[in-house]
Amino acid sequence: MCGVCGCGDTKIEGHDHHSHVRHDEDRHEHEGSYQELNEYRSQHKRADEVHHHYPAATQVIIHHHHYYVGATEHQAHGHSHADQHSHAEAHYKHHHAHPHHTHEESTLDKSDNFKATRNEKNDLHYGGGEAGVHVPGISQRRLLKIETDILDKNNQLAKHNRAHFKQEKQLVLNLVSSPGSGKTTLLTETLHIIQADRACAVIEGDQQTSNDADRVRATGVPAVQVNTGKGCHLDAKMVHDAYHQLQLSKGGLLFIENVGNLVCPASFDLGEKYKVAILSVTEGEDKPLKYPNMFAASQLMIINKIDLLPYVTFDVDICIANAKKVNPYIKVITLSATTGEGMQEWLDWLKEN
Ligand SMILES: Nc1nc2c(ncn2[C@@H]2O[C@H](COP(=O)(O)OP(=O)(O)OP(=O)(O)O)[C@@H](O)[C@H]2O)c(=O)[nH]1
Ligand SMILES: [Zn+2]
Ligand SMILES: [Zn+2]
Ligand SMILES: [Zn+2]
Repeated sequence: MCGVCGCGDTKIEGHDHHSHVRHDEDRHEHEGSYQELNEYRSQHKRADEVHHHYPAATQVIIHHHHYYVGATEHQAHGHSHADQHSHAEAHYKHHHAHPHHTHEESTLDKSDNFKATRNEKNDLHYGGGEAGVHVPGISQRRLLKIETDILDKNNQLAKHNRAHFKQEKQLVLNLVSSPGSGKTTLLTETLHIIQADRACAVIEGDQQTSNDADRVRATGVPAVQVNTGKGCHLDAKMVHDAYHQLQLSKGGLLFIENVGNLVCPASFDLGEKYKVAILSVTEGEDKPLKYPNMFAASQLMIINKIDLLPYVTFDVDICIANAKKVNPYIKVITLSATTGEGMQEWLDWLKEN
């Protein structure tokens, strides 16, 4: 079940009591890093603080996540929440400015009688509540708490992953997209070219099958398949387990291919340096506007399958403009994984990073 989208049919309350961090604690083998995680946990840091080292573009998504928390707190204190504020600073200070404030006691929680908002065309919008998501029978406040808890635990583990990656000098990229945009094809084509120069490895995320890991292993590059079952995204714990299984040499390049899903992977920090969003020209140039969180969280957008441009209605410039609307910092590379057109720019980008 995904705490962000509420999808899946596992009991949502059950998931809330299920701690990935504890599982990790039981089995963890790395003294130093474990201690770091423990110290970190004891400081009781919040999810929003974990993200401060991220480039500005990524903060947009956390801003989205925190916006609703912030909005509630701010409304309770009778002032509005500026949209373009300096995020790290503002929330940190805010946190300390109202140390005794408890969310539970707020009398402003109207979420139990949550109703979709309607526009002039009578369209229904279910994202207007505090949680930005609707799950029948669960209040907005409860949803918000669940999402915050899940992301908080995930973010602690992402931080732990990041410590591993830093120590072992791994460049880690999280490839995100809808199903079939060409992630695995781009990966295998890339690996064929660069594996001679640089140690590479891949963590493959899919709900079922080892198809993608098999495709990667066929190039000679080590890969671990992570099947998520009903899960709609990889989380930091899965990546941690797969990472240790891979036993990479220092200074390598680790690609994580996330589950094909333009929604949920946006919210889960895996400890990667960058998210790379892959969009193919058959999907439509409006995708960055329809699924803004994903493009806001990504530092690079690859527009793939440009060999098909003569056959589809897709305006590359409009697509880029749409992506920049949700993320002015996003870099864009257009290419075809199958013909190789534009691949050099991607390879150069990899080298620079
Ligand atoms: N024409 C064209 N087809 C491509 C290109 N890249 C990938 N494809 C095709 O698109 C289909 C899906 O490619 P995959 O690489 O499996 O896509 P994916 O994103 O890994 O898919 P999931 O793992 O299921 O999310 C395959 O039939 C590929 O051959 C491209 O640049 N041009
Ligand atoms: Zn989901
Ligand atoms: Zn570890
Ligand atoms: Zn794939």
